[in-house]
Amino acid sequence: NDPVVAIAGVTGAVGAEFIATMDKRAFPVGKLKALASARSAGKTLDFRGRKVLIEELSENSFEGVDIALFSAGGGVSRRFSPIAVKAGAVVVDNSSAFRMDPNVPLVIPEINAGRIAEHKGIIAVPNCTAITALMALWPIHRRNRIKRVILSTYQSASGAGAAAMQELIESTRASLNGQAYPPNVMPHPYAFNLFSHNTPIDPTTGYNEEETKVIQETRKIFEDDRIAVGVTCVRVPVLRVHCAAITFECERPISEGEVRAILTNAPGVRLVDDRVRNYFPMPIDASGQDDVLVGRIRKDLSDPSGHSIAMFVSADQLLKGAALNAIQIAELLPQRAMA
Ligand code: 11C
Repeated sequence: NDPVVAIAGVTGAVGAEFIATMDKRAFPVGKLKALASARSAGKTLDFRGRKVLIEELSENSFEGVDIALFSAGGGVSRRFSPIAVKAGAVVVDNSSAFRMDPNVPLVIPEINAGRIAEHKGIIAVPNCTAITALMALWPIHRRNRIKRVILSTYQSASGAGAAAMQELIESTRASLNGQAYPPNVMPHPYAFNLFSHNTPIDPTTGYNEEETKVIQETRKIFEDDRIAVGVTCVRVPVLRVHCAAITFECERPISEGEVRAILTNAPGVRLVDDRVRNYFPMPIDASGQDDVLVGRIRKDLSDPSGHSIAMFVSADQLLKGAALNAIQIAELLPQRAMA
């Protein structure tokens, strides 16, 4: 009676991590439906010792499916999620298509797992930058409300998909060989460079879509419309881990010792905060790891009132920022409990 699981976008960077994460966590799967675009249809992938045929995602893909994991972009989610729900599946959607829909729970299980039960067929996985920052901020916020947070991100290629990861590798190789490499996936040269996040900018606010998502999703997940969020998102030439420098101001005074104590016991968070060795969260350590790494915890000296702390976080964008968070949600679905 294990659930039939469909993955839409199985050949993408997150799709591969859905499968790896299900294996790592021994997620029960009665049958896997591997769905992708026409380009990949007919190929196979290995799943638990068997070859699974990759099928083209279509309106008929979801008959008999219990859980549908989507990570194929907002357009695909918008088109096919309602079809999957109609066929009886629960959709866990990694895209931004439904996140701000009031009928769709936006879930980081360590923060608001209770919202899963309210779903009407679709549960949204938050933006990976939001997950990375909020995992470290929530344990503090629930004890001493955060009034204001300012974050600057260092986002990896994986957030823009497998093709962007490939572009980073190939353009770095070309650059080292003294060859030209015209950007193809990214809007600017990627090797030995960084640039403002590659999403469209709202002409009125000047904020790009990634930044706007972080602001809106923070308020929805924290259920706090008053939290002030200032954010600057930047793409850096790292393969698969997002980082953020975060400064936050609490309602009551807070010390770095308190923050350290709170985060030491926070689920899904690991302190990496060694001043003696100048050792703090780094992509090379967060890569392939489930935990969000947090360090550089220190008083924000620009706020002499003692209400503000600065810190630095790193998390694997493909895992906690996407596939792991989705599988954690799927683990909490009643279908699985009944299986
Ligand atoms: C990036 N965070 O790094 C984005 C990718 O809202 O699901 C995920 C976009 C989203 O570019």
